[in-house]
Amino acid sequence: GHKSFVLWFTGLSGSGKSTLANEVDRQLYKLGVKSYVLDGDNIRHGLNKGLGFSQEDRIENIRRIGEVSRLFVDSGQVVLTAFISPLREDREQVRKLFEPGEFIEVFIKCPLEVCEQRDVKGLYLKARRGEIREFTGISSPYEIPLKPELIIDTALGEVAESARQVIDYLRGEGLI
Ligand code: GGZ
Repeated sequence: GHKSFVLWFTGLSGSGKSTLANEVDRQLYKLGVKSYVLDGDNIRHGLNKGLGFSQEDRIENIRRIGEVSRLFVDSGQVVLTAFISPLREDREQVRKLFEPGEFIEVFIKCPLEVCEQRDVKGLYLKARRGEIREFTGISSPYEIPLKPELIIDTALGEVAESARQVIDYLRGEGLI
C-alpha cells in the first residue's frame, strides 16, 4: 500500500514542471502506485476556464487547484500538480489544507535565462515584445520557495534522473 499525498510542482513557464510530473506519474505507475496529473491542459481548459493571468485570477486558479487536490487526497489518491503557482502566500494557503507530510512542495529550479532560451512555445519572445502582458518572470513575479520539500534542478539533469530524485524522496519518507 501507499499513502495519499500531493506533489506540488512550482516553477517558471518552461522550467519542466509538466514534463517531470508526467515522468514521475509514469514511474509511479510502474511501481504500482496510481496517480493523476493536474496541469493547464485539464484544469485551465475546464474547471478554471475563464481565469486568466492577472494576479487575482492566478490566486483563484491556485486556490481551486488546492481544493481539488485536497479532494483527491481525501479519496486516497496521489496527485501531481504542475502550475507556476508564483506566489509564496498562495502555496502556503494550499499547504494549510493538508496534514503535515501530505503536501510536498517541489521547486523546479531553472534559471529564467534557460527557460527563455528554450522558449518551447515562443511565449517569452512575445512577453519581451509586450504581446503578452503579466508574463511570469518578465512582467509578473515569481517567488522562489523558501523551504520546499524538494528542489530539482532541471537546467542540467535528464528528466529520468530528476524523476528518480522525486521517487527516492517518496521512498525515503515512506510514502510509497
Ligand atoms: C505565465 C502564461 C501566461 C502568463 C499564458 N504568464 O509554458 P506554459 O504556457 O505551458 O505554461 C504557462 C501556463 C501557466 O499557467 P499556470 O496555471 O501554471 O499559471 S499560474 O500558476 O500562475 O496561475 C504558459 C501559459 O500558461 N501562459 N500566459 N501571462 N504563463
